[in-house]
Amino acid sequence: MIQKMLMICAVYLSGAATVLWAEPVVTVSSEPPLPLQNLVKDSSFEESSPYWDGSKGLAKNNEFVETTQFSGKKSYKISGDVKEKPYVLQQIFLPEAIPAGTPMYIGVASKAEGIDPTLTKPTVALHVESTGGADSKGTYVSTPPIPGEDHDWTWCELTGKTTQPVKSMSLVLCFYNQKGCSFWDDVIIKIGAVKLNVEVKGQKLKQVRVFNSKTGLVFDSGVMANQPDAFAKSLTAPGFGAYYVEAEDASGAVAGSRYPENEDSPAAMSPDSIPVFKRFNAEIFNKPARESYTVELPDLNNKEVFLDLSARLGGVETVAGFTSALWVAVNDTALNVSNLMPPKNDFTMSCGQVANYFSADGMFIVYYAPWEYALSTENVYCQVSKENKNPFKYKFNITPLVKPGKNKITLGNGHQKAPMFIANCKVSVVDKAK
Ligand SMILES: [Ca+2]
Repeated sequence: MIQKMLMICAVYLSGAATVLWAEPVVTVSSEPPLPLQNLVKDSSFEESSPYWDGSKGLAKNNEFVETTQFSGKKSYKISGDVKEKPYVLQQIFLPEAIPAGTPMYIGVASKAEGIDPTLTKPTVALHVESTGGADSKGTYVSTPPIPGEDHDWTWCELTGKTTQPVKSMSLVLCFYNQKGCSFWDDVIIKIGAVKLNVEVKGQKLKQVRVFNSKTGLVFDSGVMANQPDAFAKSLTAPGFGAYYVEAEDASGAVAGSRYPENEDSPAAMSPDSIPVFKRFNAEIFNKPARESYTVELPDLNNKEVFLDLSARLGGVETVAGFTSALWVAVNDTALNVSNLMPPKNDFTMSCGQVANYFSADGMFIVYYAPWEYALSTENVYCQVSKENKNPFKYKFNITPLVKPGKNKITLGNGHQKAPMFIANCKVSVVDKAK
């Protein structure tokens, strides 16, 4: 059993007497322990193993390469041919059938060069079979969409549930009837649920929330009127991603614990780059909501302070335009166009249309997309007037709004329906430009 404990004691003065107040202590574990096994063998293509079976008769299209990679040293390259359907396949056999309705995660890193956006998109196909074997009845399940234009390494992922029992699977990375080439790396399939055990001890506990790094909030105790000194909960939860259990007590003290500790964790802290998120590298705003974060800043003499983040609106299969949706405030002052870096509101898209980042409703635009990457200039939504073609990245100058010590950053999703994914959120403190 993997366990992690966090113990902090604080002394509170209550009248003349000194009372020892114990901040919440959070313990998280699961049965079976996380992380679950990736069902894909040689998933990073490092072993050039025969688990990966190239399309027969098209061997010239398929190769393990060391020229580019998402992780490790190698990736898998499939060269396009407008008249052929090259692919690479892996058959996966499970020791026993996994029942229908089990949580499922599919993730893959993709890159493409020289492809024609008007032709077939690179595709992940996953055929699942109920009883195993070639004659077994099966079906194709939903897989993460892959960008249909040139892109650098981009993480593509999808969460869901199995729709039928799964005893075996055929995983196929397809690059049909295309030009140029596609690259693939780090293919992940995880299917399973775990019994997640959460324990909190403290004094006058107010609220306990459990977050999953891939799906967002999975449990919320709400405000507990009886203010217990201990809280325990077991829940059946997806066997992928990381969990963060956050407990708050009546004094306002908040403690949290991530499990597994190093999965999807925020980027390491350095003196001049401070992560805003404590739970994970990315936060999911599943509904219109605002959430505040505290950031501790050093002495700011002769310094400039910037807030960086990336944001996208989910629920779509490809880049599908944008709308005003991101609200940001620092110490309760809402940011506006004057905070943008560079401080220029309008941009020109490759279709010729001019648009603005900041709207009269006080929000910044956010693109709808299942991924974050630099768009190719062939994409009609590409911001051709800008050097940086990644429209998911934001940089704000927040120097006039911050002070040494504790600062409040508030982020909000103003969209009524679409979930917003905000990632890589950090505050950097740099020497003032001379
Ligand atoms: Ca690799």
